[in-house]
Amino acid sequence: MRIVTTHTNTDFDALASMVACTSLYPGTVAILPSHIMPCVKAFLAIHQDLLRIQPRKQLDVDRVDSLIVVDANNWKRLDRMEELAQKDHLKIISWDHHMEGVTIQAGLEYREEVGATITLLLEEMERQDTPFTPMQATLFLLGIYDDTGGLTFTSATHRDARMVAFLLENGADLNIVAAYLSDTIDDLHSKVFSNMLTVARTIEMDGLNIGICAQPVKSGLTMLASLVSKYKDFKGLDAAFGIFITDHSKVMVIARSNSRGLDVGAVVRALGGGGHPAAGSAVVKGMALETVVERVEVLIQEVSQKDILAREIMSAPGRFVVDSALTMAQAKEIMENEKLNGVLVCDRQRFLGALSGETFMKAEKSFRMETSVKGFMKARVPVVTSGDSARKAIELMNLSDEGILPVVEDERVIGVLTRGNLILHIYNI
Ligand SMILES: [Mn+2]
Repeated sequence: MRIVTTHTNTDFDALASMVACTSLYPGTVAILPSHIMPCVKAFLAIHQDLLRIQPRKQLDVDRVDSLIVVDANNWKRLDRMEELAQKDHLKIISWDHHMEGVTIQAGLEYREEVGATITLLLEEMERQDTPFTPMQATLFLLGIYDDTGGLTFTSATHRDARMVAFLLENGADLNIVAAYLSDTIDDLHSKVFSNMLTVARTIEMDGLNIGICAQPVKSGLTMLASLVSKYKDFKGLDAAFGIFITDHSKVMVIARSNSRGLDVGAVVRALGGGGHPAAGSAVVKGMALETVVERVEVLIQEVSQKDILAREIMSAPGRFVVDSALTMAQAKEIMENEKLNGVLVCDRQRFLGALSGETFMKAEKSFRMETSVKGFMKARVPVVTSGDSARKAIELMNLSDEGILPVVEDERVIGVLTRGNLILHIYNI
């Protein structure tokens, strides 16, 4: 008898992977561990009959001669299967995305670092053209979304995203996915959130209040990022770090900051993650929770000390500036030749104002293109000084119609910040 089973406290990825194996390996009996996640239980309450799975307590281990293990790699995580570990000649196949802590030695091993185990199985099903129903597609999608936070965790890969597309093409129902994911996480989330409020500590640095909270969470728990955001707002913090260790001994660092706060993107990038000044995350492997917390604290110090300044990332002003003596028609020609969305008006180098593409349209409509640029320019536009931080510039760019921020010193334009400059900075290119 061949069985497929998975870890206790079964989540959607584990269940989906078991079900996929019953299709890929016909005749295989799926054995469901006794303890399953509440959200999975709610799903099974409706769908169980369609899935051909048996509870662990009905299994006679003596009859098993072939075992498939999905989404787990350790005998201890299975539901009373140690007996099988002693068996000679037991054929074992393993499908999993956990790279560490392997104690189940499989003859055939499909272990790759993707966001969800079901992704690996789906790729195989796609190759073999294995049929599945829309209901199964929905379960498979729950598996990917559950483990990757709807593809937002940094553990998600392009392969998971491809399989999401494949499932949507094949009838997966997002309404059902949303119902089971959102319904079920509320209890767990309020627990995590109240933990955040009690275990967190706040450090003060350069007038900024930065909250750090570290705690273990169930793997596959979605929406942690929005909890970190809520925690930041709730406590009125300038920046907040949620540091979570999952069952898989991965530490997830999720950071949020308001615009005048810390450049949290720089902190998580130093941990191997990614993000921009106001939001970012990283997954750290092989490090204890406390070590990651200490590392984050050191990085916060370092980052807050070396704010990137406007003058370090600005461009030369030349092509963005038109002389105040020009007409609208002349300025428009320059703007078009330079392919800009707006230009700055200067009297020699002295900054007077700015003209956006929209202003030129207005001038054209009212047949006033031969008027001086001074008659149309907007004098009150956002401006940065060379000592302002890139963070402030990113905030001000939201207010700029021209997409250019003049860098002004002693009333003179000494440089400009374009959206391009800021993008290069944010993505650290
Ligand atoms: Mn998984």
